[in-house]
Amino acid sequence: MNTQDYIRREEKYGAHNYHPLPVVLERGEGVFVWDVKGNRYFDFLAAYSAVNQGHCNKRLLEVIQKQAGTLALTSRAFYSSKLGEWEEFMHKLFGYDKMLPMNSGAEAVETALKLARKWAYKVKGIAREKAKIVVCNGNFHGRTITIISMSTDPDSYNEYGPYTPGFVSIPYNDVVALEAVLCDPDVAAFLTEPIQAEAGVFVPEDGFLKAARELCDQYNVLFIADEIQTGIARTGKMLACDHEQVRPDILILGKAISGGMYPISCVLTNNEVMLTIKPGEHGSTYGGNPLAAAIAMEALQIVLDEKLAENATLMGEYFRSEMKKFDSPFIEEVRGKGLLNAISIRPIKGKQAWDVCLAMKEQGVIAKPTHGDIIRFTPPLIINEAQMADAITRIKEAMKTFE
Ligand code: IF1
Repeated sequence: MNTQDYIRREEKYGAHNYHPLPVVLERGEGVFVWDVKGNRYFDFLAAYSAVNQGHCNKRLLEVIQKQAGTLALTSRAFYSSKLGEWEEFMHKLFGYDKMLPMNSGAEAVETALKLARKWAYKVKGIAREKAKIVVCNGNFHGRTITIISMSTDPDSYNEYGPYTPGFVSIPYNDVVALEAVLCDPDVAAFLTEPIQAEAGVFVPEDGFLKAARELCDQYNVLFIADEIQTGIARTGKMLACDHEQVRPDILILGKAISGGMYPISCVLTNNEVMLTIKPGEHGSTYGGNPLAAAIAMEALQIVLDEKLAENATLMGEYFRSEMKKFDSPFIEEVRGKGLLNAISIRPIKGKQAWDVCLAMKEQGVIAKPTHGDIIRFTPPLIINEAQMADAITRIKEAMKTFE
């Protein structure tokens, strides 16, 4: 089978809810992936930041093999010897009283929303059915009906109604707009991404998170951070909120807490919030299974042992400074933090971000355009300086091919 055969088969038998770059991947190792023809690529998407620890990480593989051969799934009808170990690990690493494990990011976001509403009724004293949750325009928190009810992106919400009520959306990075809604006593929580990734890697002004945190304190509103993408060292700190020493009341993690090996997500919060949900009121068949517990602990330990946050800072600064120096008519702006970066592309001679990505693929670097003319650059955090230098040369070559 050639590349086109693989693509045609997916198109024939698979749903058409994606428009992938025409490359068929077969194998991965570290920062690299190989296609079915044996071509090697720098993976500058890293599965939307899930593969921070690098493809097929050896330490993760060992842990998976061992745990999968010992006990993989018990359900939560019984205790397991691994779940408590993982919960304690998360308590020590992130400092929250308790953890609630789920699988996908969207499920963890749903869990956080349910916790916020329970807290609103049981603790804050908001009248039943009245709780509001404040979100930001341009947000991306997942694909469930409730989550797309908070979305301002027509591609995400169009023709999926009726929608879940109870959300108020304000401009991102706007403290004045935030205060104007938080003073409503029916507001239970403010949910935000510390950096809006899907919207195009929008880094808020320094101080936004801190100001939002203070406003939430002032109005007795829960501050919920969706760090599914920004967390686990991606932006140069274990959490993006750490840049401003902000501690969310509810922290949502996903993606890289499994190193890309398995869908694992979780919600961390203190007793006052977590214990509002009682047995039988929320759960998941796979959430917190022994295999997930073993993988998550190892994936996080790798981030600490290999100092991936520090590396993300260094490699991110290197990437941005090289791309800012590069004089290409395509480059409108280079922005980001750590290794969560984007270049906004100025369309030239009908060539757009998609065409630049195709050209980059020819040069051996794969990345994906997001909304309009933005290309996101999020390689695995294990990338070293020589690899980054090589990749940057290739990205520049790709942009030059249109001149
Ligand atoms: C897709 C983007 C990334 C997320 C945040 C929750 C979720 C995500 C901050 C849901 C998921 C993904 C899903 C992916 C595209 C993607 C994405 F381009 F849309 F923005 F990563 F940049 N919160 N993000 O970023 O997590 O349920 O998917 O596990 O293909 O839709 P999930």
